[in-house]
Amino acid sequence: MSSSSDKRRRARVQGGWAAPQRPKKSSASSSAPSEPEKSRIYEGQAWMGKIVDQPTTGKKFIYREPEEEIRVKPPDKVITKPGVYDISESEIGTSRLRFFPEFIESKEADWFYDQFYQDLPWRQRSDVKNGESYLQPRLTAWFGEHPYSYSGVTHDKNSEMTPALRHLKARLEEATGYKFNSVLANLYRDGHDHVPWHSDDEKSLRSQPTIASLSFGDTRNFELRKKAPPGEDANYEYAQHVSMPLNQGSLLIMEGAVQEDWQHRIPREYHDRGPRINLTFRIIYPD
Ligand SMILES: O=C(O)CCC(=O)C(=O)O
Repeated sequence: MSSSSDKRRRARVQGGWAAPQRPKKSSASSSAPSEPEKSRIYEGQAWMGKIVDQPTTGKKFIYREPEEEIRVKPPDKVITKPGVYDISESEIGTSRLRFFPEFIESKEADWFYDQFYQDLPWRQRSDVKNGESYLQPRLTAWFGEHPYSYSGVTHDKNSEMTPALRHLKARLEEATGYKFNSVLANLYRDGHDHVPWHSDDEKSLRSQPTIASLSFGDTRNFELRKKAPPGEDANYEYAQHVSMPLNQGSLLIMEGAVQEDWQHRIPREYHDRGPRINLTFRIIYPD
């Protein structure tokens, strides 16, 4: 993992120095200014209803409305229906999500949930950030032909998938045509457990990885936000957001540029939530 007011107005006061305009000759002589006043009007400028001297150049400052650069936050998208969603296009390609809310039927999904809850070697690991170690706000387990490292955590090689994991891997491979060699399992014990914004963009996943994510247990909201284009500051205030409730038995496939162009997270919830297990099947290459 590596680690919104909708408008911003960047207004600059604009204007320019313009050549003076002579007072019109036709003005009534009774209201004509006296000689010294004439020259002051001619030389000066009207500013907030007052005459302000501009003695040297004979030019006056013409005020123009500030030019406004308006940056609009694209509307948030919520995906709830099955389908293929191309959420962005960039120089590096399409960011594609495929969503199958009922990939595993509910009773069967309950069964898988129980198996994984009991059988997987759950542990609370620590992320290391800026030399400091933080307990991850969730439990994890790793199965893979190679070790997997991210955010200072290393999961050792563990090639012995449980029968239930092997069964699901085979089903996913048949449905997607990909050959996965590993799975990262996350257990969110309640609504406080979460995974912060990140991208699955480790070298060991190579570029544009396909990641198949299966969910069991309580529904949690999966959120994505678009990264700023290269060269722009990493300000997410105007970033596009996509969210999808990942329910029991759902399959989400992330493909193409999703990891390069977007970040994702499971946010902490402020309502009660039951436990949830998420399995992300991946293809890992040796470092
Ligand atoms: O729990 C989820 O749905 C997402 C898990 C995740 O972001 C990850 O394993 O990288």
